[in-house]
Amino acid sequence: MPFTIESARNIFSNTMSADAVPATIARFNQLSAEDRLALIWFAYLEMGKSITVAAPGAASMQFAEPTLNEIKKMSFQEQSQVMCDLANNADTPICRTYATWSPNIKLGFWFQLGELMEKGVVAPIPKGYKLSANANAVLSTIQQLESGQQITVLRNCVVNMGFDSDKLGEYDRVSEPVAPPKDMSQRTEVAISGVTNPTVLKYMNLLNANDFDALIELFAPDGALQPPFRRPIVGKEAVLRFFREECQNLKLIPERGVSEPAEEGYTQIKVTGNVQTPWFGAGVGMNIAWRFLLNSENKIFFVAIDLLASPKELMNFAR
Ligand code: ECH
Ligand code: GLY
Ligand code: GLY
Ligand code: GLY
Repeated sequence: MPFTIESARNIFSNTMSADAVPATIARFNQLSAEDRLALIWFAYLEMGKSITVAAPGAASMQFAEPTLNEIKKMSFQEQSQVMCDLANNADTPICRTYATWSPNIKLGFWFQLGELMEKGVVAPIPKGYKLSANANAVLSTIQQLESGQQITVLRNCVVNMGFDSDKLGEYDRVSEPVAPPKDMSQRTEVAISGVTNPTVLKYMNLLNANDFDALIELFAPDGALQPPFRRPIVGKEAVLRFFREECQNLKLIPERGVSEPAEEGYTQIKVTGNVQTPWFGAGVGMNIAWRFLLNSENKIFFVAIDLLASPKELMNFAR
């Protein structure tokens, strides 16, 4: 085999991903729990002036509801404690429940808490809360990021709260039900300037159609997918689970790409374009690169999805 997953990660190594995202998260993680919660509150309010987040669907909220009801019954002080516990990755029953949830359920939970905080039903961030100097600096960094990078930072902060799921032992993962794939009559087809490879085109079209069972058949058995700022997810079973848990209703709008032969009959293809999440729809376009490595049977051995550093990167096809 000419490539390993590790070596595949380096194809099109000139691709500049948004390093500001992990750098900002690292600084955020140094702050106190109170500062982190208040900072997210201020960042979220500020973002709300220019972009609109869609309310989570009932199907995803049902899982967080018992926990939200429990929190509603608490005193303000107890509620603030729950939020700090979540931010501190504490070992409490609520933090353990939170750890079993998929990213969308975690986001829906906080979306709901945010509404309740705004209404004064759940303990708000105290009116005159003063961020520390460091927290203020992180907030202003976030404010200067492009919106796709801002929502990636926020999503990451929410995903990393709660008890560490690696320490849970055996547990049942909780995620939204998987809706059936789009009806054939509702499907659309992408066109990618410079790329005609059928596997890549099918990848985009099947993901847009939420047709995960067909999509996974484009992968080699030992194939891998690397989401932005994450380690590769390896093997068809794990990749399919990721699609079902985290990839419903995305909109992929690839624009252009290059395709070229690699060693031993492999093909490397880089595509750039835009991606929308159901949370923000067309309100936030993320600038994305897909770096595919296909084997000699045109199956996906590796694909990396990168959040790009700037719109300029959409035109960068250097190796
Ligand atoms: C309040 C204060 C207290 C603390 C907290 C609060 C609430 C915060 C809330 C935040 C909500 C944030 C949201 C963020 C959503 C971000 C979504 C993103 C999605 C990116 C998806 C991408 C997909 C790429 C992919 C492609 C593929 O080809 C393969 C699959 C995949 C304020 C109360 C916490 C409510 C809603 C960034 C890039 C293209 C890899 C998925
Ligand atoms: N509101 C978007 C979602 O639930 O994914
Ligand atoms: N933003 C990273 C992901 O959706 O996996
Ligand atoms: N990664 C899917 C979403 O958050 O929309």
